[in-house]
Amino acid sequence: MRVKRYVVESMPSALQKIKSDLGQNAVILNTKEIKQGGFLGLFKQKRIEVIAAADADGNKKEFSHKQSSSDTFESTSEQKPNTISAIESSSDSNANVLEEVKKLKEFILKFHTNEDNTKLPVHLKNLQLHLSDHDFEPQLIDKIMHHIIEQHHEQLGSLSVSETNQMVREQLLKMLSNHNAQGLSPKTRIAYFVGPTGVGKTTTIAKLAADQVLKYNRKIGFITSDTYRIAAIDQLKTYANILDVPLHIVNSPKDFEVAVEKLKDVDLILMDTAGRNFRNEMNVSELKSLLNTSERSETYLVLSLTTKYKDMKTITNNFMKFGIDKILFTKMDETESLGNIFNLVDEFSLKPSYITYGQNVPDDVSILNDDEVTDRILGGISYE
Ligand SMILES: Nc1nc2c(ncn2[C@@H]2O[C@H](COP(=O)(O)OP(=O)(O)OP(=O)(O)O)[C@@H](O)[C@H]2O)c(=O)[nH]1
Ligand SMILES: [Mg+2]
Repeated sequence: MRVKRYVVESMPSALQKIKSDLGQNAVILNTKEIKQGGFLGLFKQKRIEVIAAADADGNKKEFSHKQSSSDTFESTSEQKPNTISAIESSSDSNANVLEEVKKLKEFILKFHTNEDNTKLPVHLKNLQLHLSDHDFEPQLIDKIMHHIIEQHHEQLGSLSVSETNQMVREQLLKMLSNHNAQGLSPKTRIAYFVGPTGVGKTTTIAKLAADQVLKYNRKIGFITSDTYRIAAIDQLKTYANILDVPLHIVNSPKDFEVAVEKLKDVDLILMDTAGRNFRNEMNVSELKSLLNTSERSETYLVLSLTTKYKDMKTITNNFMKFGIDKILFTKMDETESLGNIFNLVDEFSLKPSYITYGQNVPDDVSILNDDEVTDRILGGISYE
């Protein structure tokens, strides 16, 4: 029998290596999380140790959990071996393994952050707490600290508050600049606005319509599929009257095609949709079946910054399956904590575009400004 130990970053890469080394019928005997490397005992990298075995001839090794002294294994009917082929053939069990590893990883990260917290230079420790106050996810804080320590470990102990602050600032700006989206593209013909109830979709559409008319002189048309709320159509109709923009109400993909045809002379169609509980995946797929994303279109997922990250994440995950181009954040004026912008950008690599910060139409909207958002987060730090 051949037994080998692997230290890898993720289970999928382990499975590949084991398969090529030990063959399709190799058995995974044990997996555990370990830490490696790091600096002064801080921020060690998390890895997975996998022990795998196969017969010398590459055959599957039958076993039970009772290992005999002669290093042979007995098979039992209840305990099926974790062969590579078994793991690979079951996407469900793969997903479960990955989910378990992810949970374990999160637990270790939390523990790890608390443990190392006492060893960080005091300014960095304060910034860590500051980011946590802004609802940055613990894993993301750890990642930011990790980058800073990796890049600046030689000077860290002697840095002032403002210098340390500057380093965190650079990390935050870098995250946003990697994923920056602009607003509505001049080439776009239809922009769809989707998202949970009451986040500000209709109000934002009115703000953007005014912006497009006044700044770019574009001819705008509105379509709405929101027939759930009694007052929803009146709300958009009011804005349509004020801005002198045509409005069409649709109930089906067929209606939608007719409306688009009727609006063939406008430069840009802004489509409002009904807010639903999009934590429910069914509601997302139902909505997406109404949208025709084959035209030159953009889909904006509208999320309020007052929403908890856990819920934002579920909603975003559901929408990701059906396609979103950009994120639009609303209600910045109603919260002090902007960490969710970064949590979402980091986890989903999505592009934030507009941000809204009040109820005034058309004023309270602009393209998300990286410096402003970062200043808002780090501005509250005192330079004693
Ligand atoms: N404070 C604040 N309120 C906002 C902002 N944007 C929208 N609102 C308010 O949020 C409320 C809901 O706005 P709507 O535009 O109707 O939201 P919606 O997403 O279209 O709602 P549904 O169609 O019911 O799903 C209204 O009172 C808006 O004035 C914002 O940026 N800040
Ligand atoms: Mg609405």
